[in-house]
Amino acid sequence: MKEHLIISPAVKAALMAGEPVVALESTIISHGMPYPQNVETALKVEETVREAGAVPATIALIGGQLKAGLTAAEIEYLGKKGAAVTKASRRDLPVLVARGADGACTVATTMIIAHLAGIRVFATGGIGGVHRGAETTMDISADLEELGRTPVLVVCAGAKAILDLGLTLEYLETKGVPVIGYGTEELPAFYTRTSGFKVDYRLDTPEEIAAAFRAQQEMGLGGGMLVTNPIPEAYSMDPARINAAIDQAVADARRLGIHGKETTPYLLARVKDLTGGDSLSANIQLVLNNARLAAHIAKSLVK
Ligand code: PSU
Ligand code: MN
Repeated sequence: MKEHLIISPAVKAALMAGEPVVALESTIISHGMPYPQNVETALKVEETVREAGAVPATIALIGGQLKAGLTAAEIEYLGKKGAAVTKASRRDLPVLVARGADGACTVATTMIIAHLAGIRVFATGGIGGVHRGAETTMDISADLEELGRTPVLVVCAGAKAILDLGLTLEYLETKGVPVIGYGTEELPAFYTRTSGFKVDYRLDTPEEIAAAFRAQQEMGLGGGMLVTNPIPEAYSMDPARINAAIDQAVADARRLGIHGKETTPYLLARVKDLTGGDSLSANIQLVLNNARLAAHIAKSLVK
């Protein structure tokens, strides 16, 4: 493993000293937002983690190496290349590494690399899940399998309603993944604070969340934990408006025959176009909010 994994000097120093570290993904940079907002946001998220007292480790595949901790120049490179960078999930790693290629890491791949590096907490925007219509397409994100097997705590703002949220929760239950609501009983739906679905447990402080994760690890249960953090009230969107855009995007994807790994990036871009800039600014704010919570959980975990 050693020759594949490169931990940046800052991240390595923090891990050796037992300081809190927060992993960050890179598909959100290359495929989740347009340039240059993607790069600005990625750097701002790192700064937010630092301000909250933890060390950020943005994760990507660069030249076939699994990198935990990127330089600002590497973040700029991924952001500028955008969708031309391969979106890399678990199944993509073998060939991309052998080829010496670049890859933008999804939630699944970021969990894998974070775990190899010894990082336990990871902040992102939204996770992949069970797509609408999965009864026939079987389109279920590898993110859910990863949550079921890799011991990393993932902080997100719930999942976008581009997915079937009810089936996503059922799948996580089957895989034994605890779904925690931070200060809420309801699963947040990314742009909105509510979804009509209940989380498994409501926990109100970073300390309680860290204690639950610690217990999960001490018992050797395996697998991760999903912490869902509602978008701040001030940035949450009108549910009718966002859901209309999502329904339209899902219908467009069906009509165009979009499938496989293209589905999520297509839906994300289409929703953004249909809602103008509003969904993008909401997206940026919720990621910053998740980075802050993740830093507090990471701090509590190292105590
Ligand atoms: N959902 C979002 N924003 C994102 C993604 C999902 O709201 O940026 C990205 C994440 O990197 C996630 C990936 O891990 O899409 C899931 O893709 P798929 O459904 O193809 O597994
Ligand atoms: Mn898929």
